[in-house]
Amino acid sequence: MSEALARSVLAGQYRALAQAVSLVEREDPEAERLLAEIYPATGRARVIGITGSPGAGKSTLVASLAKHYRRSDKRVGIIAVDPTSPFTGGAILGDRIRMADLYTDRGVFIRSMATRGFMGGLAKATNDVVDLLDASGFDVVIVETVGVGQDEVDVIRTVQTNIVILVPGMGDDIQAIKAGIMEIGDIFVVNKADRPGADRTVTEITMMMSLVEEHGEWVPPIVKTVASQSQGIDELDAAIVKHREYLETSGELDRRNRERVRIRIETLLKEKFMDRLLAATPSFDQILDDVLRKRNNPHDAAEDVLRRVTIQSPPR
Ligand SMILES: Nc1nc2c(ncn2[C@@H]2O[C@H](COP(=O)(O)OP(=O)(O)OP(=O)(O)O)[C@@H](O)[C@H]2O)c(=O)[nH]1
Ligand SMILES: [Mg+2]
Repeated sequence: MSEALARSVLAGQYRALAQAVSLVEREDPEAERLLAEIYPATGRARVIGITGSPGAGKSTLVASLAKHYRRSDKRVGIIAVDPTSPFTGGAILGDRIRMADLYTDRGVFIRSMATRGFMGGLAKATNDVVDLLDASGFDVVIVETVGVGQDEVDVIRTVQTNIVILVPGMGDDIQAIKAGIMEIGDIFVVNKADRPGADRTVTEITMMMSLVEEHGEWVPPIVKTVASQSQGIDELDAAIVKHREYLETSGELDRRNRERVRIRIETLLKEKFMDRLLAATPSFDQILDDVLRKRNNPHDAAEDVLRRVTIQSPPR
């Protein structure tokens, strides 16, 4: 069953892809086999992250960027990790209309992911969907996140080029933005540049950037956009292309890909290890009672569990 589906995904069939993504989202046992089968065909897509506060214009920018890529016939996958995203229906009518042609375009695949409810974690599910899109021949995969919470930061850490969006008139917010977000920005976008204060925001970002740690040889460019009017998109694309060149020539791409694989395997190991450990410890409630009653303590209890069980893989 999964072999046939894998073949259809690899052949770039849209419906098969949608079905495969649903399997991953449902955390269906079939999904793991499927992902294993398509994995050798991954590694071609450019994976771009777009992060910014609610309402900064992420979805609008993603739509403009997607349309830009479609003009050169690139296939574009969009994953919106955001419950309030227009992709899930929180949009005002204007946005819906602007995005309508993307929904009917078979060269565009749009999926939103809830920020909660994945047993194996949001980052794992997102990466699995990125793999499916990649293997299915999508040239670009754009991942939209608000960038709050560890789950989302984990997602951001696995993209190749991360775009951080800010808007004018949020000076205090910029100060409040975690330094972590400043550090992971490969490209900064000042969206809503039709509003007053865009240049001031550019200056503020430049100042903030000088405060954070070394960025290496790459100095993140700052691009002004009016996403709702598709202004600045060519400049943004040029910045993305330049960053890609930097990634490839500096060896940073290999380093990031390796880091992504490391994060993915470690996440899976933690999940599987805990599952098997708990399954092999039927007396876990007893262990909890002992610690609660001070007959044992958490540290020794954990050591006891580890000492008592041998972890064996289930038959495949
Ligand atoms: N004036 C102006 N409005 C914009 C611009 N870009 C987007 N907007 C508007 O800003 C609002 C929010 O845009 P979205 O694209 O939904 O923002 P978002 O960051 O995806 O929002 P969430 O997904 O809810 O976090 C919408 O009403 C857009 O039409 C812009 O460049 N200028
Ligand atoms: Mg959105």
